[in-house]
Amino acid sequence: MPAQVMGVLNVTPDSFSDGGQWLAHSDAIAHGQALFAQGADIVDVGGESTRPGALAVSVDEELERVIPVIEALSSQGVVSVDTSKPEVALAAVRAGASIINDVTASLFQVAADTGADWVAMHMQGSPRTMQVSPVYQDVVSEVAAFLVDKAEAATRAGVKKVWIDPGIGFGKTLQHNLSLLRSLSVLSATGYPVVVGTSRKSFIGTLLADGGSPVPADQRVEGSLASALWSITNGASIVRVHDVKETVRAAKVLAAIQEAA
Ligand code: HH2
Repeated sequence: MPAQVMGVLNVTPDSFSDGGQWLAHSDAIAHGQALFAQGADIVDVGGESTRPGALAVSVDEELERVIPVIEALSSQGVVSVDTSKPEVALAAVRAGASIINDVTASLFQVAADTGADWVAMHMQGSPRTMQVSPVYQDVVSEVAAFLVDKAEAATRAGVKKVWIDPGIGFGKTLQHNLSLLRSLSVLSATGYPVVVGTSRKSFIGTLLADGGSPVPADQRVEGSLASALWSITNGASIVRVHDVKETVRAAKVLAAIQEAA
């Protein structure tokens, strides 16, 4: 099966790349529809930013942001909810989301209880502090062991489908991110399908920095595409991206090469 493209839809004022753009429900719904039209297989709706230092959001505020959007979009395609809160995950599945995208890898019981699929992502620390000084002995084997442990627990609890995600940028230095991508096949070899989210992340801004400061998030599309194609080539089942149209087109060419005799 070709890799699937998950389009990012952040209904937040402060997400690092699209914060504030889709805060009105009508704008968010229209953007989600546009992502499906551009070829997204899944639209990932989030109501709380996880960027380093992001502010916490109450359950009520997060529900108010995401539920109407999920209700509207889930009649049009597969919707995932990007949340860390069990109450939001539960309400989102009731509103039509079929995947719980869980950056804390802690909500598998909600997936088991509702029959939703579950993405377990690795993070060291919490969003507020995760980039302060992340340390690993061996980042690839530690992240893989963490994810397999969570995936096995979720499977035992009755979750039907579990994806694992190395959590690029979540408590990782540039070198950690590059090592995880370089050794992505270690995660694919676990047998669990792999999700990768590199889109517009700061490691790309750093790699593309021209002299001094990192390039801003809206100028990271080439790096996002390079890392998405690398991820697919090394076994990712889903790439989570902001630039859906460009990723779908690039992945189409990659798939043709991969399928050639
Ligand atoms: N990255 C972000 C958010 N959710 N979920 C998964 N499974 N994997 C990721 O790599 C991932 C994720 C961060 O990106 P974004 O949603 O664009 O920004 P913000 O957290 O500021 O809303």
